[in-house]
Amino acid sequence: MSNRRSFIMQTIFGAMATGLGCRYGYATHVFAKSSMPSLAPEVKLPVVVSTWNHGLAANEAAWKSLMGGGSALDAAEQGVMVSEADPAVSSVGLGGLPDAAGKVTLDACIMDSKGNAGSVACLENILHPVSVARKVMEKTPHVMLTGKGALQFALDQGFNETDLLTPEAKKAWESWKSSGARYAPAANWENHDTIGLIVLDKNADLAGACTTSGMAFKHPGRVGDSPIIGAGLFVDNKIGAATATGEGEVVMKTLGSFLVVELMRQGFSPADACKMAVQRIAENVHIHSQLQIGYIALNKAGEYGAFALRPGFQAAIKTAGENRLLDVDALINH
Ligand code: SD4
Repeated sequence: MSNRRSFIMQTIFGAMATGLGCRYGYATHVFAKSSMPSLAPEVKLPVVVSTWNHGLAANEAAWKSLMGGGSALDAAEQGVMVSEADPAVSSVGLGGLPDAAGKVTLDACIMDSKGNAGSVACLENILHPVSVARKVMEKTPHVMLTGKGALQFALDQGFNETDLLTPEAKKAWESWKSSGARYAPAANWENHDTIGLIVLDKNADLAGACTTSGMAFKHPGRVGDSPIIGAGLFVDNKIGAATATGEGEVVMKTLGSFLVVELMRQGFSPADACKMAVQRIAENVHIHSQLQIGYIALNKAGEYGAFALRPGFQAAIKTAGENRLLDVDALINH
C-alpha cells in the first residue's frame, strides 16, 4: 500500500508530541503562548484537507476559490458545495439517503477565522445547507437554526426549495422498508461519506465546513455531530481546525473536533491529536462492532493529519503540487 501512511509531518509539533504511550500525558507538552505555531518553513500555503474520496473534487473547487482570491471561508463553502450537489454522494445533500420516514434532512455548519460560526440542522429541501449555515452566521445573532425555522430562514434569504430525494435514494429507502425496516442506523465503514473540509489560506487564516444528510434511515428529527460546533467541526485561528466523519453520537459525546484542536493547542501534531480523540472514544464510550469514526486536522503551521477508529477512512489533501487521497491509519484493524 504505497500511499498508506499516518502522514504525521515530523516538524516542530511532531517532535514535541511524543506522549501517546502514557495515556493522555499531555500536561508536559503544553506550549507556552510564545511558542504558538508559526508557519513550518517547508509548508507552502494554501492547504486544503477534506474527508473521503469525494473530497478530491471538493478540494479542487476550494482551490479554485482560493486562486480566484477567495478567503478560507469562501473556499470551505465552495468546496463542500460540490459534494452537496453530487447525487452520487449518498450521505450529503442531493442524493443523500433519507430518514426512516423517507425524508432527506440535512445538517451543516461553517466556521471562519474570527471564531464566527453558523449551522443548520434537520433542514429539508435546500440544495446547499452549508450556504444557509453561512447566512445564519453572517445575518443573524444566532449560531444554529433547525427544522422548519431553518427552512423559513433559507427561503427568506432567497434559497429555492428543491426535491433532494433521488430515485436511487428512494429505491434504497423502499428496499430498507421492505426488508423489515429494522431501526438500526449505523455509520459503518461502508456507508458513510460526510464531507468535512478545512482550509489554511495564503494568509494563514483557517476556516472549515461540514455537511451531511446524516445516518441513512435515521429516526426522524435525529441530528448528528456535523452541525454541532465543536463536535463535527471546530476552527481556532490561532491553533488549527478539525472535522469529523462517522457515527456522530460518539463524536458529540466527546466533543471530538474541539478536543482535536485543544490537543493541538497543547502541542500535539494534527495526526496525534486525531489519534488521541479516537482513543478517547474507544476508552470513554461504548463502541459497537460497526462503529467507524474518522478525524482530519490541520494546524496553523500547515501541517495536517488524520486518524480513524477502523480501516477504510480516506483523507484528500490539496496543496500547490497535488491533490491526493491518503488511506488513514486506524486504532482497530478489524
Ligand atoms: C452523522 N457524522 O450524522 C454524520 C454521519 C457521517 O459519514 O459522518 N457520515 O452522524
